[in-house]
Amino acid sequence: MGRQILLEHINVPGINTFDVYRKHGGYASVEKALKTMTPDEVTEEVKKSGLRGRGGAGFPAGMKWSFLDRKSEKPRYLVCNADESEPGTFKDRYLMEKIPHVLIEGMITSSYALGAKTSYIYVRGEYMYVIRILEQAIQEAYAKGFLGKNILGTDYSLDLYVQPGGGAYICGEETALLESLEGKRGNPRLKPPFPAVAGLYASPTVVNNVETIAAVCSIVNLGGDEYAKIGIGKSTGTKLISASGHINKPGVYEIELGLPVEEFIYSDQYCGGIWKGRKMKAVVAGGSSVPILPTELILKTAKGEPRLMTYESLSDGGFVSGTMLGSGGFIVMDETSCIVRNLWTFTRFYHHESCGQCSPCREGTGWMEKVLHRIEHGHGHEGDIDLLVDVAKKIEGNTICPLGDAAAWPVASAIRHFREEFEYHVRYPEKVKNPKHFELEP
Ligand code: L3W
Ligand code: SF4
Repeated sequence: MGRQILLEHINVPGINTFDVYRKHGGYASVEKALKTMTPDEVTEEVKKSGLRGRGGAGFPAGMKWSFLDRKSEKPRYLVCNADESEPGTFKDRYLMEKIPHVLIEGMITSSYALGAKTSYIYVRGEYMYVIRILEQAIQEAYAKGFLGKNILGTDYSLDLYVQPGGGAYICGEETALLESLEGKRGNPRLKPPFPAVAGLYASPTVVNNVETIAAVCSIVNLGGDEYAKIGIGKSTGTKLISASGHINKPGVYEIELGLPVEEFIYSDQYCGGIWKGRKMKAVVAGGSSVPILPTELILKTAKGEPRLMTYESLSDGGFVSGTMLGSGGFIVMDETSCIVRNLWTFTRFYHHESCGQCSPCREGTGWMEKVLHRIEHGHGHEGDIDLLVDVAKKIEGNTICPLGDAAAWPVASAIRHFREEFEYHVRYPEKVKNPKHFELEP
């Protein structure tokens, strides 16, 4: 197993409790930051670490923090995006459930750096049991003097709240999340202004993913320069990967960024290869919102270089022959998988979750779902495949938030790489009408 930072103590009995967590070095970053560093110094370490947002976009965390409007007289907020709803992504749930204090610790250290006196963790509503775990951990932190007034006897005070999410995927989009936190319907806002300038209650706000905030603890403990030595190039540190689909060992793995994709899929340390001795057909590497790649392109770039688990390597080749690391939701499909059926499932999800504010997304996701449904069920028309490509193109880049792109990219990439499978569905409707056709010979 490669370097473990976030999950280092995952198997220690009782690591979910304050005392055991503390015995294993927990809350050291709070002590170090509050007692020996200024808020700007903490921000500087995060910048030096090269940490990038772990929720999907990979935006440099230190840069986002430095955009926070510190001149504003309004209060500043840190909001943790724990509304994990991306299909194929379940790493934040795992971390919060098993080691809740690493998130609480990261929230305190990060809030101190940002000058926030009130912070929130917005948790996916369906994760009710995780909400209870977090609330228990927060109570412990208050009781031990790590939250509340004058933390550890310093003049820094912080209140931390958990907010159950609204039950919609779109509430994971940062501005929809803020609307929901304010008690309104979770509709994304137009950007700019970015939350760093006008976020929660129109005040300067940083919204970071669970894993991003948890990583701040080790950045402060190790120092930004040391952290930056982990990983490769601009992909520094470790990343939690949710691995699912047709693999022998599904689960959550912490990898050092830079690990070859092939090693991740086939090594016994990680996914353990494809189940039932079958061959791999395709991979969705970053949660369902990123382009799908066939085996030859997920293992090697179009230039023939081994594909690595990094932001850069996975996106090498752009959307013609590359994809994105995204949230690290790694969905592996074996040779019997029906790409059309999988795509229809994804598209049904995006149509259902579209908030409906912009026409290209509201109408386009609906049309893509309808057309994919008929192709998959043996009622496809001549011209349907080009129609799908056309609708996807009209959505991409023409919507308020990234959900539109997230719905369009899988469709465009699946047709680019697996067009013959769509044509087969249209040409041989009787064969695909068998609901089990996706388990038959490819
Ligand atoms: C201030 C500027 N701030 C950018 C901030 C911005 C945001 C961050 C990244 O979407 C993606 C999406 C999903 N001044 C700024 C600035 N910022 N310019 O930087 O922004 P952006 O727009 O690139 O991305 P986003 O809106 O955060 C996230 C993809 O992730 N995704 C989604 C996964 C969903 C989950 C989940 O359920 N937990 O992970 C997976 O691939 O499609 O493309 O904070 O404010 N000039
Ligand atoms: Fe809503 Fe879709 Fe527009 Fe996003 S892209 S604001 S989800 S309609």
